[in-house]
Amino acid sequence: MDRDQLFPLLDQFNIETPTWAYADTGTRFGKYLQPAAASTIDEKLADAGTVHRYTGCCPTVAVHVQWDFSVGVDATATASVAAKHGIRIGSINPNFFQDQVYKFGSVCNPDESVHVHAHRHMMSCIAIAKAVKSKTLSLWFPDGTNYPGQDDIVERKHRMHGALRQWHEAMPPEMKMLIEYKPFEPAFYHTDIADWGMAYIFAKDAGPNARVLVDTGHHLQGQNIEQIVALLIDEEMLGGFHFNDRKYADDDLTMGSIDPYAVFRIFHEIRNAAELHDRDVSDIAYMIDQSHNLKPKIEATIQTVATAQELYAKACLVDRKKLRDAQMATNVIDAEQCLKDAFFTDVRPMLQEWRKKKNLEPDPLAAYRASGYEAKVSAERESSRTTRGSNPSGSYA
Ligand code: PSV
Ligand code: MN
Repeated sequence: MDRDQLFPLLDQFNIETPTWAYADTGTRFGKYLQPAAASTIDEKLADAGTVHRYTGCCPTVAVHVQWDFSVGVDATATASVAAKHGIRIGSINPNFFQDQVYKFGSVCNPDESVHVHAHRHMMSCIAIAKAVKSKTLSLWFPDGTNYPGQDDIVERKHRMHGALRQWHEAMPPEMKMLIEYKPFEPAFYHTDIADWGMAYIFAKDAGPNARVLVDTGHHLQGQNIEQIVALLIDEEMLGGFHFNDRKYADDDLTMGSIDPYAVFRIFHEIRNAAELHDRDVSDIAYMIDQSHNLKPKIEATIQTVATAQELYAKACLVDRKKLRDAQMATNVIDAEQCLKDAFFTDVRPMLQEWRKKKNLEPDPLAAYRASGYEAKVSAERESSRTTRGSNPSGSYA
């Protein structure tokens, strides 16, 4: 594949960054504060706009409603702030895990008054989505149980079906519902949507606009994630990704930091579906779900985006004709070699060229560092935090 074929693919490869990547979030053991961390939604949007300015491929930002919008907020005004920073609000993430009522789950909770509470929140999320012109609702539930016998697993399934159907019906027709799965945490005995198969069942049942969201961190050790991706695309049920990297089975490390070949293999399946199996992959939402506790947040986000582009570009380079021939000839060595040749190609010079063509700095991280943005916002934010006397940013990681 040459530049003329690769560059249009890169043009279409947009990645959504999350507001929570810019705030001081922590683990259950505590939080390490960074002076440049964003505390308000305006600061988070400014940071997301900065990432887009240097990368050219992050035009939207995911919001977590409870962390980013106060009750009664004018969401249209927030959308204008985003526009001022050159970006738009992308996926809307409701929060079903922080209110005290969710101790035993949200929509799967045996207590119906909790469903009413969750429903009210969901309706305000849909209203916010409409106001900011977002077409994506991204749902993750903390629901599950901690002990055998704690609740009836099938009744909980039925409660989940009920909520998702009702919310799907409440969505405007152009809106998509993404359903995310996670094998454990915060529940440790069973999770109500534990894996892609369960998410698929719920999405199929909810309605035609529901799809599965694959958070790369949310898999048990040894799970073949690219197979899940390939199957979901073939079934036209892949909605999008939350990118991060995992060492164990949870999220939050920087994408590609532990196992870049695994991410490459996911992108390879996506390109395979598009080029060999005639699947429409243009609607897949690529989103980052990371919060950075050690790395400076904007630098970490730029690093993530550049890594995603590199791994995507490598996957685009796979010689699919050669691969297909080797597969048909059951030539295992040559088939595997096709993937390795692409993976070990240094695509950074091509990406630099692509950026120059788009009037971007060839090295986004170096350019961002040279801009002095971090020192400037650190000073401003330290002083406004002192005046406000608090740090209201989200804290769940
Ligand atoms: C849950 O672990 C999750 O992956 C969901 O996507 C949440 O919205 C997000 O993390 C919060 O960081
Ligand atoms: Mn996630």
